[in-house]
Amino acid sequence: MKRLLIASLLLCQSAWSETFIVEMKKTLSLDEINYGKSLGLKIELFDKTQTDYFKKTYRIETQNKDLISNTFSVVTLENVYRAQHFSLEPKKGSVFTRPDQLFNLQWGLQNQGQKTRKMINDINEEVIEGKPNVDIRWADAIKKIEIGMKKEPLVAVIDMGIDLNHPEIKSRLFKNTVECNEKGEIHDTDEDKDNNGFKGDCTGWNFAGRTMGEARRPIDDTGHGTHIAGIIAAESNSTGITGVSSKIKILPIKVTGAIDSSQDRKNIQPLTDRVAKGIIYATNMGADVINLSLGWPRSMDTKYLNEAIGFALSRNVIIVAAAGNNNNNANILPCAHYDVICVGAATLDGSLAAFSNFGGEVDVIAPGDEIISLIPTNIVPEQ
Ligand SMILES: [Ca+2]
Ligand SMILES: [Ca+2]
Repeated sequence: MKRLLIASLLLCQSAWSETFIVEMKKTLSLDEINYGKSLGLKIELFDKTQTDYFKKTYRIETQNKDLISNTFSVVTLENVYRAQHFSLEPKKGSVFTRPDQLFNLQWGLQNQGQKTRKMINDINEEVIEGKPNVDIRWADAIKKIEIGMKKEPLVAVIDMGIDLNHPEIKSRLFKNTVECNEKGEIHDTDEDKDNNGFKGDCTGWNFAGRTMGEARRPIDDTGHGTHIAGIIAAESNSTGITGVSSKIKILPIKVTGAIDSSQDRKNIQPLTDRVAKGIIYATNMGADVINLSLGWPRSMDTKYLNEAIGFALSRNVIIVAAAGNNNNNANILPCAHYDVICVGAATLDGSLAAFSNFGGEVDVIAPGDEIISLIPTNIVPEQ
């Protein structure tokens, strides 16, 4: 049984990072960019999105930070940050006592007084009994909500990738059909048919990819993103679980994963850079909702992350973020952002989950402990 894993990203400034995000007073001319390059600066526009901020903001790599402000008229110059991630794992021996259909285990949708048993040490177990109606009142509401839908909502899962072939989620994935092959599948191509800067972005993007082949395949290598996607949109059929709605389409955007626990992370862009790009990409692809089950401490906040969030909000994208798993009232971003819906975790008896953050920044407490969901088909579940 999996607890709803909410990855907390411990961000730390990289010892090897020499990348900066630089907001200029105005958009640079080609001559100015070439002059910068002649001085040894590796410089490129951060993103082609034409907001007032992003059209004059550049990513610059250099060994000499001072060279940037000595060469250009700079408004803000910010670091990027690398990351280590950790996530809470379910306790071994944690089981539900109802062995019947899996929907009966989905207390977050319909709490029927399910029980969980957790071994709290080698001898003792803790039994938590659910309270009927401690749920999201899904059974009463979902049909009315679905009837009122004018379109299939697009939810961007900015996370650790998704099992793109999982039978419960495969049909619910968003397809940017112009970038897919004739079978509607991801293929390797040098063409960017929709001219959005991403070649062959058929089903989302992997900003943590080391190669173009990896970049256009936002595949889950930890289980976290598939778990999240299943809760939102797993198929309503005779097998497995049901998502909140199988009318939702999922846009997989991978910004982290196993690579951030490996030495290979040196070979990809720093994490805050990837998260910002993921938010902008989701917005430009028309996401209605962005789900961010990740966060960073306020001390690591940057203007470019705030601008990316601001860009999404300006397009009326709803951003939902995890309050974090630190069991305190720490200010975790983007959760603490005023316009982001910040969600803490409740357990099935209605109490705050032991790991959940709390405090004034938390807007909503939702089912978030002992949540059953999908596991990538190539990952063997824990016992
Ligand atoms: Ca494209
Ligand atoms: Ca199902």
